[in-house]
Amino acid sequence: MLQGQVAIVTGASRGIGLAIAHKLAEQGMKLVLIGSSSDIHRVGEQLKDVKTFQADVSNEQQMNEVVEATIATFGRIDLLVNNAGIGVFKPVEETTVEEWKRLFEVNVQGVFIGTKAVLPHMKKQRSGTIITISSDVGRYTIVNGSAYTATKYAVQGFSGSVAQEVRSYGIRVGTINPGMVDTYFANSTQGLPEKAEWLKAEDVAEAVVYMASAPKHMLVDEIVLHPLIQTYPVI
Ligand code: NJP
Repeated sequence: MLQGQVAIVTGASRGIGLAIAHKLAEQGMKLVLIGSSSDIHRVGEQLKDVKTFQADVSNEQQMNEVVEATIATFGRIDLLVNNAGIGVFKPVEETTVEEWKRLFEVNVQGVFIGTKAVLPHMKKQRSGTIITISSDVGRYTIVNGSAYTATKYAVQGFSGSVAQEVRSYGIRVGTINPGMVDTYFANSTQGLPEKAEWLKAEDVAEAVVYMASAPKHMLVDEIVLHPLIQTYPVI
């Protein structure tokens, strides 16, 4: 069903975004992959029907250029996966204003900019799916996660509101909210030892395929994935 369709995936150089890129390629999708460092170009060498762009999701001009290049190359956009995200996990008093601002720039403004850039094309097509990789802490809270949690609550509200705004155009908007996933992000920022119990990046990628290939009359607006064995407290 996704065969031949066109997807943009942000933050695809490693972790969840890389797994999503491989899973969508297996489905026969044409891919545009974005990362903020030149690492993204290495991914392009592993896959076919793929274009890679070094761009910062929080930069509107760069993202608009990627979207225009996608249309010029592939002629349409069927799926946007807003996956790029960063984390800062520390007590609120130790969190700097610079860290707070950068988290909101990447995790929230990046989702807004990407969504805004693809919508005119999806509206013209009268179809499309926009999926944001949010988090279980977009619904619950964790200790030492105040700034990160605030960004994920923000994208839940954003996505829910945009979903209502564009559903009459045949466009579906939703979030996938995973718990801990065994990636660089989790290792580098939290360092918890119980990795074996965590979700795998491929689990999130499977959820993306499910959401994007749901029947056209159906909106799957949220998928929550929990590790069966919960090794960290979520309230
Ligand atoms: O993260 P990581 P994950 N513009 O660090 C790129 C959410 N999540 O895969 O730019 C463009 O391995 C970066 O590449 P580079 C999480 O909040 C995770 O774990 O070259 N791209 C890399 O490709 C996030 O939204 C867990 O450094 C930018 C990618 O993004 C999503 O899942 C749990 C960028 C990050 O790869 C992916 O996380 C959860 C920018 N400004 C939610 N900044 C978890 N792992 O436990 C970074 O609930 N990138």
